[in-house]
Formats: sequence, structure tokens, C-alpha cells
Amino acid sequence: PEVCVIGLGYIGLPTAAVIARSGCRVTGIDVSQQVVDTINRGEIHIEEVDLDGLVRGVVQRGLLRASIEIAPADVFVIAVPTPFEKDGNHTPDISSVIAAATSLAAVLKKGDCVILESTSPVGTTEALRDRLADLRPDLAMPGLGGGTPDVAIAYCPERVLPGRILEELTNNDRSIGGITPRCAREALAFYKLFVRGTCVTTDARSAEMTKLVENAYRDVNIAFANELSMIADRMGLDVWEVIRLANRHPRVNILQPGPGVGGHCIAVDPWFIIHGAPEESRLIRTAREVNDAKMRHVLARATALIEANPGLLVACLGLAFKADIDDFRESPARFIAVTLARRFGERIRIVEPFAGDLPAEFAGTGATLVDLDTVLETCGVLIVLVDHKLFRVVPGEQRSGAVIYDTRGIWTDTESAVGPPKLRVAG
Ligand code: SAJ
Repeated sequence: PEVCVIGLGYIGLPTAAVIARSGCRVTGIDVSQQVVDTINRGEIHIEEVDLDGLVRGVVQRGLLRASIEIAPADVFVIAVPTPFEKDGNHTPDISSVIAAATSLAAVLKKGDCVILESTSPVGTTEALRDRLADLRPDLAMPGLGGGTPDVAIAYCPERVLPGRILEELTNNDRSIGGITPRCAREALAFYKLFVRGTCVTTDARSAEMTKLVENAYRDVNIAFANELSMIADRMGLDVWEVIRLANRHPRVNILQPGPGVGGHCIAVDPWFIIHGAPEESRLIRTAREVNDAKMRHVLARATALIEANPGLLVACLGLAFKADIDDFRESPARFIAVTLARRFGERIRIVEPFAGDLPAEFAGTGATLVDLDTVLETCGVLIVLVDHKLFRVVPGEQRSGAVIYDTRGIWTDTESAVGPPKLRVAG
């Protein structure tokens, strides 16, 4: 089939490239001319393992091209952002999905299949269908009664992990939710072209909720670890040691505490559930609050530590939202580092192996981006915010003299200035 992928971001571009690799002719649509030009040169505007070679290859073979203008196709895949509004209520903003529907309505024809991949509140696929029905009264839409529909509409969430996107895009199982069973079957036939994992069909609303539940589950579990870390601080216990011991139980698997939860999914998607059922979503809401509170907790402790060591330079290790990726958006590490930079100015050094320059918000703070070796030689206070591999492998003797605040638990062999003396476990 001819495929049109709408939205060429972290999900849309790899998806478009993988579909093209399977032999389909793909047009990728994006609102940014710069993104379109970059891709048409065979280059990429985001960092992801092996994506550059894949995109170059499919563009050179003429299987993928990018455009600002919507193009007719047999299958439309929508992968646009669905943030929430900064209105204090975390109201989901599905305007980009509706805008995508509006533009593709112009070229939609009988027999086409429209698939939404963006993480969306329950009911969005039906809202998309309703928009198409309004704009194209000449086409029979699914689930509205009245004979065999002219087009298929389905919801099929991505569930790839940044840093492993290409591998997970092909190998993960997929939930495919049709507005009707027939829609699900049509979407299934499409995914079978490039997905090796098992594709399970369901209805659109269940598939929408499944995606939200997956990320809320992770948020709740990280919140448990983060809450434990704050309890351990209060009780004078080493949380890493306690978790390591508890995880020896065959049915316990506690996640790792950190400086808060970042990224574009786990800290966002639970709000879509809460918004849909505010009174019932008590645990999910509290988990969000705990994970946000952890960030403020780390900031307060780091501030106290820096104030208690007035003569020392301070290194913040990492800005990314998690280990070994170059994505600094929605990152607790970046928020903590810039807040410390605004407060302590020239005393702050930042190490981030994935940054060429400091993000613009550091301008005027006096903080500087330096390499790890320089920091280890000059900084007396080391604050670990990201567990990048580069930091994990720093030998104990290179950091033994420093005052350390390790929010990721990567250096459990050295004493941390924050938290209690170590418990020791044999074996
Ligand atoms: N984090 C911790 N402790 C942990 C695990 C994670 O503090 O033990 C933090 C990370 O540092 C990061 C945040 O949580 O700040 C999120 O990282 P992540 O690796 O858990 O997830 P993402 O945001 O990179 O990707 C998630 C994945 N969802 C699940 O694992 C359920 C991915 O499969 C989804 O496709 C993606 O969200 C998405 O796009 O929704």
C-alpha cells in the first residue's frame, strides 16, 4: 500500500522509515519545512540509535519522502503530539489529532485505512472519526450504523522505548483497536507488513486505555521507589541497600528511585486517565504528585549541600531525562541543574556527554559545560542526576575525595553525603 505518516517526530519518523523498509512507498508529513528538508536530504533531526542509516537508505531508494502537504494514500498513520494544557487541570489537548484528521479528510477515499498512534485519552479515535464524518459526508464512516463503511479507522499505540526505538518498533507486541472488528482486521493486515511481535486486536477505546495504563503502571511503580527513597532519608536508611535486599524476594521487583520522572509519556499520560475519572484515580494521581515531589526534594537537598560547602565548585552530572539519550526535554535533571545554576551561578559546572552546548535557559547564569575529567579534577561536590554510562564507570578512587549526592544510586561503593552511613550485605 501507499502510506502517509502524519507527524515526523520521535515516533513518526522511525515508524515511517520502518514501514518504508518493508517496501511500502511512504510520504511523511510534518508542519516544519526544516524537518521536511532535512529528511529529503536523507538526514535526520532527532537522535536515535541506527535511525540515520535507515532513513538515508529508504530516502535514497525513493521509498520515503517528506512533505508539508498531505498526499493521497491507502493507509494514514497519525503520530502527532498530544500534550496536556498548562491550565492547572492537565486537560488533554488533542487539537493536533483533529488537525491531522482535517487535513487528511481532503484526500481520503473509499477503501482507505486511518490509524491513530498518538497516545490519546479514551474516546479520541471516535472523535477523529466524527471529524472525518463531518468533513466527508460522502463516505460512510465505521461505527455509525448504515451499511458497510467506506473507510477503516483504528487506534494502535506505539510502545517503543527511546534509545531502542527501531528494535522495539519491529519486535514489540501491538494492541490494535478498531472502531469495529472489521477496522481492526484491516489495520492488523497493515501492521503485519512490518511488525514481528504479536498483534492483538481489540476495540479502539480499550486500546486507548491500554496505552495509558501501561505508562501509569510504570509511573506508580517509580513513585513507590521514589517514596521509599524519601522515607529512607527520613529514617536514616540506605534506600539502595533496602531495595536490593527486598528485590531478592521472588515476587518483589522494586524500580529505581531517581530525581523525579521525566520524558514525554510517563509524566503526561497518567493525567489522561485522571482527567477521565478524577474521583476514582486516587492512586494514579498521588503517584504523579509523589514523583513531582521527589524532584523538589532533590533540589532542596542539593541546595542545602551546596550551601554547607561554600568553598567548593559543584558539578551536576547529566541533563537528559534518562540514561544514554540526548533528550533534555521534560527532564528533572535539567530542571534541577538550571535552578541550581540560577542560584549558585559560576560555582556550577555541568557535564552532559550528549550536549554540544548548554540549553538556552542556562544563558546568563554563569554555569558552564565542561568535560567529566575536568570536573573530577576541580569540583568538590558531585551531584549525580543522570545514570549515563560515562558516569557509571568512573572508578571509585577518582571520586573518593568529593562530597557526593548520588540521586541515581550508581556509585553505591562510595559514601554519599546525603543519606546515612552504608549498611553492608555479604555476597
Ligand atoms: N525512571 C526512574 N526509575 C526507574 C525507571 C525510570 O526514575 O526505575 C525515570 C527515568 O529516569 C525517566 C522516566 O522515569 O525520567 C521515564 O523513563 P522510562 O525509561 O521509564 O520511560 P520512557 O519515558 O523513556 O518510555 C516509556 C515506556 N513505557 C513503559 O515502559 C511502560 C515506553 O515503552 C513507551 O513507549 C513510552 O514511555 C511512550 O512513548 O509512551
